[in-house]
Amino acid sequence: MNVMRCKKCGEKAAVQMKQHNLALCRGHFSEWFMEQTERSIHKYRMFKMDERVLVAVSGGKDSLALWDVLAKLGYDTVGLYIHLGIEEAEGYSDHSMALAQAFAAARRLRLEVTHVPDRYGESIPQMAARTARGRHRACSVCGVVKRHSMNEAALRLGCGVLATGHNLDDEAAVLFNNTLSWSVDMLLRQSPVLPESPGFPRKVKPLCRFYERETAAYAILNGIEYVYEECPHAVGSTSLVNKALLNQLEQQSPGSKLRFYSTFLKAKAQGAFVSAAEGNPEPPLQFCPRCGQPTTTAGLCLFCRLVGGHTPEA
Ligand code: Q46
Ligand code: ZN
Ligand code: ZN
Repeated sequence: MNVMRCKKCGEKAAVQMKQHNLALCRGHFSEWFMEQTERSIHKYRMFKMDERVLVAVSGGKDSLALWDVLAKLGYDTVGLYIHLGIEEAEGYSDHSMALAQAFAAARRLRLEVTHVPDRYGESIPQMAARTARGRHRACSVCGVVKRHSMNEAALRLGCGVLATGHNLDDEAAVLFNNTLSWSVDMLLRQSPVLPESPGFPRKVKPLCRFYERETAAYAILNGIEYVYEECPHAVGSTSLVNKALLNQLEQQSPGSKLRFYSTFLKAKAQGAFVSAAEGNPEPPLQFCPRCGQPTTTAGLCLFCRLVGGHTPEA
């Protein structure tokens, strides 16, 4: 059997990327991964060296790989772990927090923790049981709480930029979902970089062009210990179903996911969805009278309605 060789040095290859027709050894793969991340940061004008970046870390491979790369590239970063109070799967939140803390301690990086049950008096599953309906009710309240917590931490810690570890598989699955319903609003908002607006940091996804298997390879090759399991509430989610479908497509035709996503970004840059959005302008932003964060609804924002009297930000 032919041994795959690194395209740069001829050593045994550790990772093969069919979509780029490229195979690389351990060292050259990590080098390539860092260069490509830097390239995306520049290409999409995500942030500069003098900006402080809040990196949202979940304890998973993507967000820890992202933090590792940004720190090695010399960016000024602070990590944020949001403890959701998920006790299923043998203490999922405690376990993933411990991994994020160990990662930060080993690299002497600053990690902030927002502990949702301590701070707001309820875990995500408890909030969901009290308020939400539907199959993935934990996820619907989780989205609201995470968004609020990330904005709040960015403001408090003086970070104008919020970076998340979304990879190409995540972005392609969201794009697929938005395309199935031709949701123009969502398609317009889906981007590697969302500009800042009053009360909101700029939101960036520097790993958006990497396949999930590449971020996993980076994490493993760089000795990053991460939580392998998905959040127990993700089971059966639309996103996982879409990912499985796109994986089938990718197997038949390597590079499909990257083509799907990058041609979408190109079409959008050429104004593909602009006229559709013109007749349907976004509602003006207002500010929540309790927490001060921007909201599109009059009165309390979604988050403040959800946590009710528990918020210490009142
Ligand atoms: S963490 Fe939260 Fe996800 Fe868990 S409860 Fe759902 S949304 S699945 S990314
Ligand atoms: Zn090599
Ligand atoms: Zn509010």
